[in-house]
Amino acid sequence: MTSTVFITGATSGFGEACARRFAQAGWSLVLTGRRAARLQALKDELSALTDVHTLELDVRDRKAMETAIEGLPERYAKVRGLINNAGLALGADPAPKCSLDDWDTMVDTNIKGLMYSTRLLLPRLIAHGRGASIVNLGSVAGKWPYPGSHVYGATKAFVAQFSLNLRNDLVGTGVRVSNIEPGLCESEFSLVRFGGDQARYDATYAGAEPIQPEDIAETIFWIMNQPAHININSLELMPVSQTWAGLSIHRS
Ligand code: NDP
Ligand code: 8X3
Repeated sequence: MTSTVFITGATSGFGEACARRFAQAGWSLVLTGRRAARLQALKDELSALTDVHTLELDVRDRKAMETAIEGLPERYAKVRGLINNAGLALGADPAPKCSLDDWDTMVDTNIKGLMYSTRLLLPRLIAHGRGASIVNLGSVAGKWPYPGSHVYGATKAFVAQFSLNLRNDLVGTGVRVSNIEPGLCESEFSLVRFGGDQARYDATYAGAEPIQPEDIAETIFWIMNQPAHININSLELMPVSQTWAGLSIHRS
């Protein structure tokens, strides 16, 4: 029986690249996102390679998540891989200038959405057992502080700790849990973060040779295809151009 991977946020960036990578290897796909037209286009493209099931879903909507996952066709009853990828940053202003609505959106998406997909899919992953994997999209921002990261970075710190804690609770089931923590990667992430400002998007990546979504997809594919007795607990990756800025001192 072919393996099935469930990808949240498959309409762009890492999620879309993962869909292509796993389809090439013959995995069946369950793809989610809010943008129906993009989901349909990806389904049209990848159905030539494998079985594709799409779910037009907002991960923040717990009821919709429950209904969609409970209603998954029998064909997808056992899930071998869950890629908890849907997420976003909004803004990079200092905390006193931020909108609480943006903070709510980041918490609801990056924390609560990830909680929902994980909890709802755990029975299917456990039914698969040995060799099943959850890969969570954390970030360097969950580990290293930087100005303007505030709630975004804090949501990714949640992802890191939740991943470790899940490992404990899943011992004996064969289900593995990994947190990957990428640094600068080129995707629509920065367009979303900067409200569609193309100039800020361009400036973010200019001259930096950022990681590409296909690089992340390859990394996730590698993690999920490790021998069944190996768990990659966490994996931090940055472009070679990215390092740390050092501690700063404000002087009066
Ligand atoms: P993109 O903006 O390209 O993709 C984000 C995906 O998440 C889209 O498919 C989007 O789909 C989906 N999404 C966002 N909000 C929701 C929601 N409420 N419900 C359902 N889907 C949602 O960004 P990336 O691919 O770069 O980011 C993917 C993940 O990787 C995120 O969690 C991000 O925090 C993390 N990350 C990104 C890094 C980067 O530098 N790019 C570095 C480290 C981590 P749609 O809009 O159709 O719903
Ligand atoms: C995205 C990476 O450095 O923009 O999670 O926070 S960063």
